[in-house]
Amino acid sequence: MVSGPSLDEQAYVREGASQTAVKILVVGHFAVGKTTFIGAISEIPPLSTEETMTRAAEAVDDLKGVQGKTTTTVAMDFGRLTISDRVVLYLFGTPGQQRFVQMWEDMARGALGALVLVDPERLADSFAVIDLIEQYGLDYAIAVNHFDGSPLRDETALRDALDLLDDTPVVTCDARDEQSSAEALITLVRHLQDRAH
Ligand SMILES: Nc1nc2c(ncn2[C@@H]2O[C@H](COP(=O)(O)OP(=O)(O)O)[C@@H](O)[C@H]2O)c(=O)[nH]1
Ligand SMILES: [Mg+2]
Repeated sequence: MVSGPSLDEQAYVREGASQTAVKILVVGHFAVGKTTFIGAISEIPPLSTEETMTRAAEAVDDLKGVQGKTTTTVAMDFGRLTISDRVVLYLFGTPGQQRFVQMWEDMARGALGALVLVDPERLADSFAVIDLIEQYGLDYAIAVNHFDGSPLRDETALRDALDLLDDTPVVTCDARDEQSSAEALITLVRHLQDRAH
């Protein structure tokens, strides 16, 4: 009988393989650092689909406040990270723009959880993404991408602003840094393991 994926099962790998493949979403609003994050940690060359924004896309991309931005993520990023002898993470960077909601149907399927990248200077931009995550019933952890020079925000204030549950992990990371990004993912995986038991 086929059941949903869990950390104890062989998901997405052929029978007999000794590793458990775990699908994880890396989500966040426009320009929060998803492509950077997956590029920093993926052990395979990350696949990324960025393309120059065309006039056609201008009509559907909300350009308010980001007039200078000339590229936009049209689909997703993909990368892989082995975190132990047994567990391999398959990372799917998923944009938070409203026009990608349909894609979330596919992306969320089989995903064990999500790492939500948050820019501490643009917290309100993360509301829609967190709403989507909750709508799809995915467990998640928050990774605050610490952009240079942004003041470190008090965790309690951030939890309040994002209306997080007490047991939702919050970590700080630098999306450009392999070690700190890997630690953020490991925090998420531990949280998913706790929820599974
Ligand atoms: N200074 C700084 N820049 C960052 C950081 N993370 C991402 N960026 C930059 O922010 C921009 C948007 O990042 P990107 O990964 O493309 O965001 P995405 O739209 O979520 O995929 C890029 O120019 C990155 O180089 C960070 O931690 N610090
Ligand atoms: Mg991107």
